[in-house]
Amino acid sequence: MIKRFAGKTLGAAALVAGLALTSGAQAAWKGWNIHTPDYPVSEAMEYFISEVDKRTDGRVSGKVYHSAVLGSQEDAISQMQLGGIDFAEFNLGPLGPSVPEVNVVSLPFIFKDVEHMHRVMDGQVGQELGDAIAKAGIVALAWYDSGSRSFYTTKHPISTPADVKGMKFRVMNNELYVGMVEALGGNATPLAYSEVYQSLKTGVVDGAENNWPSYESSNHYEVAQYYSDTQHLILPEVLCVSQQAWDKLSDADKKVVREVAQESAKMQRELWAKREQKSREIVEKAGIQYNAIDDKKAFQDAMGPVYEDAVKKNPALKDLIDQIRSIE
Ligand code: BDP
Repeated sequence: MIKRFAGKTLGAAALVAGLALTSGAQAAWKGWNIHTPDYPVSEAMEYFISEVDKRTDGRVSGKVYHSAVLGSQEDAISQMQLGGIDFAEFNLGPLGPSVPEVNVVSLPFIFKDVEHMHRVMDGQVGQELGDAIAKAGIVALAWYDSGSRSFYTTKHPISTPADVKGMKFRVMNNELYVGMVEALGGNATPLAYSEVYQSLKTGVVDGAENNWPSYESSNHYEVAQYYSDTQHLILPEVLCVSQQAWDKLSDADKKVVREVAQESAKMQRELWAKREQKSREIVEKAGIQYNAIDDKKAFQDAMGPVYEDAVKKNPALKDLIDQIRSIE
């Protein structure tokens, strides 16, 4: 592992002596990203790595591999835990299987709105989730935005839970989401993001769920034209570094990396707000059929078993749920 960081300039003495990068040592970080290069996450990651390069005088440089060319999100999470990927931007949904505490954000309708999610993640709960992620070998640097997720289908609009009955949905890799769709009377199957377009097209699934920018940039709107604004999930995302890469940094460089990560998150949140609007315009112009949900409560009320099951599997979620609910 150390070889990757050794380069030509790091002598044997430094290798033996310690892991922190000294002035001559250089780390070339490999960055995983699922999104296309023009996506808000992608632009913020590019900013992050180029600023880190500048402000560490090249001690830390790197490259972002966009469009999941380094593999699925599920694989990338394992890769990062093994140190094969140095930095990445993950959705907290698929992190749930590795970090049970973060499942709290995957509980449908846990956040009142996106602003509430930001307040929660920028406070004590965000801190606790960051600590939990660290135990899994991943250093959380900053929380990114991914708006809210709604259902879309190839068949018909969803207005009430009854409309979900009998339909098969793709969900992200987390059993909690299978339970979420089942609680509405449908079936769900976890699939990699890259497989969703084809699965919708060929009828392997009848629907999926995502935010406006992903619905648009993945072209899912071409094959699933009914977008129903359930907003059942508001999921934070995280810019993170592998523990292995982190441990090799000096304290001063760690500080720089954290600072730049925060700046990149601010940038990402701004880009996000603009992209949400733009993506919505693109898909509406292309002729998708949108419907608002008049009775959101019917969806919320159906989620009782999802909460019960999650707390039963992981009692630590109870306190996190209470904390989130107590934040205005
Ligand atoms: C997008 C997330 C991405 C997920 C994708 C999905 O940004 O991390 O992989 O949804 O549904 O909104 O798989």
